[in-house]
Amino acid sequence: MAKSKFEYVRSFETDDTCLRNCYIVVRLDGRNFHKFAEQHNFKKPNDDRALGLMARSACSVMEDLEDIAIAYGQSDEFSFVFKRSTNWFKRRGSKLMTHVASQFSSSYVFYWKEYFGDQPLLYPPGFDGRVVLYPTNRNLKDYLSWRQADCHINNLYNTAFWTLVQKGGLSTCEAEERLNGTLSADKNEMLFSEFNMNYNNESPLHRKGTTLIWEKVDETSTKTITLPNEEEKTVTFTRSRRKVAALYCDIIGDSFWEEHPDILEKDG
Ligand code: DGT
Ligand code: MG
Ligand code: MG
Ligand code: MG
Ligand code: MG
Repeated sequence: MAKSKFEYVRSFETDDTCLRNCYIVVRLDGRNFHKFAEQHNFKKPNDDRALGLMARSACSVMEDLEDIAIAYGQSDEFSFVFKRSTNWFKRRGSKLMTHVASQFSSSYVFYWKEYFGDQPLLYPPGFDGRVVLYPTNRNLKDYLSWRQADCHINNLYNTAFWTLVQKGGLSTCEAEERLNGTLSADKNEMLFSEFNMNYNNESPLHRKGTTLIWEKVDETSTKTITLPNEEEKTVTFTRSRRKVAALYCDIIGDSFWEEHPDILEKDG
C-alpha cells in the first residue's frame, strides 16, 4: 500500500512497552475526592455506597479487560494487577492504563444510581492512573501490603477521629489535637476504654479494603433434548465458569497467598 508523505509522523510515537516478566500494576485514584465526597454527602469516615460503587466498577474492569489476576481497592483508589505473562495490547503501558481508567470511570457513572439512589451525581468524576512494574512475587506482595497497610492506618485514624467528633462531642480541631502524636495502640485503647468499641470488630470492608479475585463456580443447568425416537429427555449438565469474588481479608500475611496459589505465577 502506498504511504502518504505524512506517514513519517508515526515514528514520533514513543515506545512504552512494559518490561517482560514483570507484573503490570495500574493504580487509579479519584481526582479531588475530598471535594467529591463532601459534595455528594459521603458518610464519614466510610460510605458503604461509595465503596460498593468503587468495587462494582473494578469488577467491570476485571470482567471486560484481559488478564487481570487480582485487584485491591480502598478509599478512592483501586489497583489492578495484570498477569506477568500478559501480552494484552503488546504490553503497551499507555493502552493498558487508559483502558483501565476509562472502563472504570464510565462504570462509576453507569452504576452510580444503583448505589446512590436519590443522591444525584452532580458532575463527572475523574480518575488518574499510573503504571508500575514489579519483577518478583515478593515485590508484588509488598506492593499490595503497602496499600492495605495504608488502608489500616487511615481507617484507624479516621475511625478514632470521627468517633471523637460524632460520639465524643469534640470539634474537629479538638479531635485533631487529641490524636496528634498518638500511636495505633493509643487509638485502639481510646476507642475501647472511652467508647466501648473494639476496633477489630469494626467492618472488615473498612479495615481491610476490597480484594477482587477470580473464583471458579460450577453452574448446573438443565435442557430438554429430543432423542432420535422422538422421545423427550431432560438432561442436566455442569460447566465451570469463572466469576469475580470480593474478599475483605488480610492479604499481608502468607495465608491468603497459600489459600489462593493460582493468583501469582512462579518467579524466574
Ligand atoms: P487527589 O487524589 O490528589 O486528586 O485528591 P483527593 O482529594 O482525592 O485525595 P486522596 O485521594 O489522597 O484522598 C481521598 C479522599 O477521598 C479523602 O479526602 C477522603 C475521601 N473519601 C474516600 N472515601 C471516602 C468515604 O467513604 N467517605 C468520606 N467521607 N470520604 C471519603
Ligand atoms: Mg492523591
Ligand atoms: Mg484521590
Ligand atoms: Mg486516594
Ligand atoms: Mg482504535
